[in-house]
Amino acid sequence: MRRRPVDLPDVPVVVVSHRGPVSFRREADGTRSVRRGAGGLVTALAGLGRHLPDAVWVCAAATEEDATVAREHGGRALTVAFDPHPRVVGPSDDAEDTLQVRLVEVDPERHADFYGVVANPLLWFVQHNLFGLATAPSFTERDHDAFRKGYAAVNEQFADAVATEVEDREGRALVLVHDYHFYLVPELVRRRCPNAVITHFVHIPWPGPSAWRILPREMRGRLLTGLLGNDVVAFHTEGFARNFLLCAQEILGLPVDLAAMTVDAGDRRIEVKHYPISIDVAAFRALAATPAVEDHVRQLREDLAGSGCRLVVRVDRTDPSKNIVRGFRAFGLMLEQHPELVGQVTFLALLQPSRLDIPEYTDYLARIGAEVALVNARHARSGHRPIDLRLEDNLPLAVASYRLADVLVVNALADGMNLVAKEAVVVSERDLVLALSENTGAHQELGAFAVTLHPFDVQQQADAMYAALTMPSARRAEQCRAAARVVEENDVGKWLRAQLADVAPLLAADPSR
Ligand code: GDG
Repeated sequence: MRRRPVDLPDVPVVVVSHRGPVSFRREADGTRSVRRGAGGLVTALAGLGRHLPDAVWVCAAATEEDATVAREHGGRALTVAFDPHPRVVGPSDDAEDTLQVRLVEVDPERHADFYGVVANPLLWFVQHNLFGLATAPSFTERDHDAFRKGYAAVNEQFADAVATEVEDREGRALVLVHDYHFYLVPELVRRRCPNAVITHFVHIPWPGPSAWRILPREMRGRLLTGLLGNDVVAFHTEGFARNFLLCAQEILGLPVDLAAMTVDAGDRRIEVKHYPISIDVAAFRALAATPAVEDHVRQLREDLAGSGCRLVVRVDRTDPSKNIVRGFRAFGLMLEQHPELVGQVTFLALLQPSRLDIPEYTDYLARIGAEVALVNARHARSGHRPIDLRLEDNLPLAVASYRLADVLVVNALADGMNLVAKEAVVVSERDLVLALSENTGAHQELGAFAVTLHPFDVQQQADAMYAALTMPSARRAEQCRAAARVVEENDVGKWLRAQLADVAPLLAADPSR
């Protein structure tokens, strides 16, 4: 019998997220391969499936081979074993550590509207405050259409898949919905499965009502109403949770209790909570000690030894919310104002190209390249480039750079949490100084042990980078250790257990729900 992570009543669990725990591929030799899904959310939730018998994970078929596998299983869930590596197993296999996975195949045109018109360029932009409102957004019939025929239709398709899984479990289940792709799912599932307990975790910031008023009335109303189908709506920080209640109050006119953190919708009371997500510290340290990471550490040490350089690092997707261009501008300004540092410090920027099917993201990538060229042209010295920009998906290299960084720059405009900051402090070998934006969820936990960055003030960021690079070593050691302790004490297990402990009474309270 598998161990349950908390004393959770014996209720099946249905997890819903856009990205899934596994992905299939057709290799050049014609064989089918399966790998673990990437990303923080998948890693955080993988443990859940391992500990809960009967858990099923509903996710999008992300590759062509995923879609083929989904069809082969008639659209129903398949069983995947994870240990020692992911593989599909049948009923006669005696595998432990298994999870049901239901891959939902979405029509490509519908998915393009859902993902490439609504979820990323619209909801992500509203929630990270990325619009320059004088010119954007500017809604046309195309956007309204994409909302109805893309976002809403995909949400309906997922709600149908989830409800079918819940009905297969006699209508009683704990449904854990994740992120901004599925705000309409909870209400749709509740209509069909009134006895389910439904929770939603939003991984990105939740701004106040004025930001949501950028969206047309119909869209913002439907998104909020969809979320109110949950029993619990959860965020990384208390501020985001409060903003959600203010939206329910001001946009929908519902009664909210800001002390109890609840909102009433009809005869139901919805709890609004916050749980800061984190990392699996032991697993991350084990990753940092693998040969692949060691190889990169060796290579980076050699590169740096040549120039005797101090190392500033950033690791991000090329997302406008990460504020990469202003970060480089601030670094250039610091070099201008402290010329003695020129040739003495390298800014290693490991950036993973992201969402390049969206014009705003390709434009942003071009701006990143232009800013790097400018700083490097101005401050290059015989063979030394101040900014070493690497556009690649290379997690072992990222982890190696955490180990060797003197300063880690996280200057995001807005970030739900930011796991990079948490990962770097637990594997640092050089007592890195965390230069951390005040607009990240992580700043709530780690700000006391960081140099705070104001994301829009380039001069302040330049001064802060200088302060970080010149901080006395005793203080660096003290701060880095304190930050690591905070992450050790608040790891991803705590994030998960706190949520399950909070829903346990809901599941136990009314067995006929
Ligand atoms: C969203 C929210 C919230 C780094 N380089 C590579 C790579 N990484 C990993 C890091 C880290 C993850 O990617 C990035 O996580 P973040 O939290 O920093 O940022 P988002 O991707 O924007 O995540 C964020 C998070 O969800 C969880 O709720 O914290 O606020 O925006 O784990 O180590 N991964 C791969 N290749 C790399 O080169 N595959």
